[in-house]
Amino acid sequence: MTEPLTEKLQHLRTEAKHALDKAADQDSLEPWRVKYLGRKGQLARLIKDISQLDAPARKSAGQLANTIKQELTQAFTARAAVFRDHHSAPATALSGASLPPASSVGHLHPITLSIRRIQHIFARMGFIVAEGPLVEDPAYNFDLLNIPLHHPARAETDTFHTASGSVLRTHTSPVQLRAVLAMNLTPPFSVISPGRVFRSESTDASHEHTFHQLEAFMVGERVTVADFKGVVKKYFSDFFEQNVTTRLRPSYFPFVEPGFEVDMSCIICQQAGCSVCGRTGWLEMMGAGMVHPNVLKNMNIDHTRWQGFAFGGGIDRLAMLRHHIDDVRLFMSGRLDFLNQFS
Ligand code: FA5
Repeated sequence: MTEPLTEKLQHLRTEAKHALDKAADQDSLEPWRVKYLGRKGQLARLIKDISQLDAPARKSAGQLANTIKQELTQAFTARAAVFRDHHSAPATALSGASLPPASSVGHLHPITLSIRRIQHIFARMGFIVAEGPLVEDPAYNFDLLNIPLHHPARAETDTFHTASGSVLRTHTSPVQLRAVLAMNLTPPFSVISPGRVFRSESTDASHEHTFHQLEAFMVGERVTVADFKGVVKKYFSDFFEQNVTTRLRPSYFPFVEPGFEVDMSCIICQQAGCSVCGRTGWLEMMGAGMVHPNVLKNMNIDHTRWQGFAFGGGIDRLAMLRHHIDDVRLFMSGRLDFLNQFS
């Protein structure tokens, strides 16, 4: 009972926010309020069902419903303020009543929307954005990142090679070096790099050959794992518009030391256990660690003075969670029935 109800609440949250984003004018706000927040609205109906749950489930579902109510109320107030503050010219003044109606207008891809959202979050924390080439020199993709020749990531099965000896980058980590060496950055600095990456592997609902990662790295004299934890918590909490907790597990990546995997508390079930998190209450989100001294040396940075963290995580995975998408392959499918839901 808990799982369907918390999932229904999450769906309601996503749907209501989406509908509010699409509200074209002041007049469409009141019907939205009645539909979602009204006394007989959708949220009120779900809240009624909470009383039928057993005590522990009732508590977590109740907390979730309260959070959603607050979020939707705040979002509604903010949207109303936008319409109040920006009185746009009446559309008829510009449109010309005799013109035929516009057919369909294009819109941004859900991954582009997610990348913009991420860039805003990190810009507020003082990060700059760097870009790197998609067709990469193996030196940047592997060698300078301390990835030795025998590492599995260099195997033919994972990497697309070009006839001229380049590779399609398998991750966004090469931008760490590109940013420092090509942009002549000197520490302290904080950089993100969102972008497309490619892996020659078989695809399924959670694996694509072409997907998107976010790389972030911060170098300074006193940057520690505590800074990393703070940045990541802020990133996920802002992205999903709810408070999340994170945990680190030891892991190995040749370009960091120590390295870890980062898990986030499941935002679908609020850690009650559901199919998305495999009933563990946690979701695996990214690889991370403290930048390896060899990588700092390759950046011509004095590793005895400067240190920092780096992380790389899938953007598609984030967008899937935010929009309740169950197959990563939909993003690259070009299917309009899927894409038009984000217009
Ligand atoms: C890396 O790519 C490391 N460069 C991350 C890193 C950066 C570690 C900086 C330490 C410091 P990994 O191979 O685990 O790590 O991929 C990172 C994320 O990309 C995964 O957590 C997952 O979200 C996403 N991902 C990996 N493979 C795929 C795939 N085939 N399809 C969709 N997403 C994928």
